[in-house]
Amino acid sequence: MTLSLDAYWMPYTANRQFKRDPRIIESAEGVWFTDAHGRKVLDGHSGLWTSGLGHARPEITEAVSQQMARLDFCPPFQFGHPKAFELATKIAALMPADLNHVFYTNSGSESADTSLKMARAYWQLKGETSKTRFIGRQKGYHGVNFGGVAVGGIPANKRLFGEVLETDHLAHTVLPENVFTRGMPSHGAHMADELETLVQTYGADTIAAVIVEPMGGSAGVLPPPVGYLQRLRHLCDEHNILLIFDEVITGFGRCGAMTGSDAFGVVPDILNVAKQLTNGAVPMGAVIASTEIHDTFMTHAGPDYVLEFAHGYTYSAHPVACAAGLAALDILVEEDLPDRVAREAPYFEGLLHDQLRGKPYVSDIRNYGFAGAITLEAKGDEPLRRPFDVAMAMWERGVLVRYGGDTIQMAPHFVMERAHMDQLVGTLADCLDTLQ
Ligand code: PXG
Ligand code: PLP
Repeated sequence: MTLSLDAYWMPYTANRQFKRDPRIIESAEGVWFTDAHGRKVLDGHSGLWTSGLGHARPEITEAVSQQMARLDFCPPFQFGHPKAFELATKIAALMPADLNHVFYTNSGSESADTSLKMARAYWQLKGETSKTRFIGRQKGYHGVNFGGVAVGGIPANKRLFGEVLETDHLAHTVLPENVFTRGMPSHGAHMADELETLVQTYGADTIAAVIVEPMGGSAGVLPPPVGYLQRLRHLCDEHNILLIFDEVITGFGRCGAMTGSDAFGVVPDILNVAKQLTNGAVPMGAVIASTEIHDTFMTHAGPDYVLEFAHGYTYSAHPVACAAGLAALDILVEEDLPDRVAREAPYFEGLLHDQLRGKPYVSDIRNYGFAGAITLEAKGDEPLRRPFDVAMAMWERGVLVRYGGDTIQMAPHFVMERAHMDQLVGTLADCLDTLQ
């Protein structure tokens, strides 16, 4: 049977190129994909930062099929099912400090927009009605819905869509003096002081929240400079501004700790997750709020039959997603995988820097935990060309990596063996040698 490719308008995909030269994946197991030609392809990106436990974990498959047969759907508005509460309790136990209240979404983009609405409503309920502005950061990625795009800082994702929120952006922290840094850069904590300038410009009484990824992901793995997040937290406290961490990539193990918050030692007021929550097996995200934020909603809503937060999705707390989440978090904890990431991260870091530095056109290498990226110099006026060429050459050689902007990104599965990391980075090194 030949596949008809026309009807499917693919997301974040160069559709014309793809349909000329399709890369169809038919099955997955462990760290491997199998493509339509029956070729084994090493998954060098944990799916899309989603599947750190490895693909097709039987525990998750089993939990999902049992749940599907028992309760395929439960209306999430005004009704609940046991697993939604069990999973929320489990998530809350894994979160830092008093981030104890879990609002379910179905994706990272929905988590972003939910967190922004939560922050605005919080200030409205507190009577601070002028606090509506959001501060994002250049190179930030908070998904593709209108709020997330507004606070996001990747120009290509914003250009055609207009502005719907009052926002401003902190500068990004990719500084020339930090190139080829292993792990967290030592320069750049002062970049957080820009918040002070923005406060002077707009007034703290107009700013609802700052939203950042503790470690930038989509823009090509941007670990925070030492001390940067601490300074941001301090300034937010000083000016009564909420701090939202978008942990859609860093949540649940990627940084060698349960959260980016744990890895970098800074606690936000609101923490967004998705992706790894179900190991990517079923769409699900969540926004986890502090007790103060949650309780503010609970105490300001009037009689107890009145909604506290007029927000939610048809598929919030979907029973099948909850079953997947419970199984996935059990594995993550039982196998102690955030710890394994922390233990093995130096090996991955060594490979990246030892094998890739000095290769043609490599202008930077960045890494933290099981996340690594290289930046490639533009080919003439085409900054996107070389990452595309490299990723295609790697696919030819049976290795999947993510390419985006002027970067190549790698995200080993938390369970990945060293031999597979050798293959991943070794293949990248070979492909860089063939670059024009
Ligand atoms: N916030 C962050 C920090 C993310 O990384 C989202 C929100 C949006 O999540 P959804 O589930 O709506 O896609 C993300 C998603 C890449 C890449 O190339 C990363 C993401 C998505 C697509 C590509 O690294 N992250
Ligand atoms: N559009 C219409 C017409 C709807 O009825 C609904 C939900 O009932 C939505 C959008 C929102 O869909 P979801 O809750 O899946 O985000």
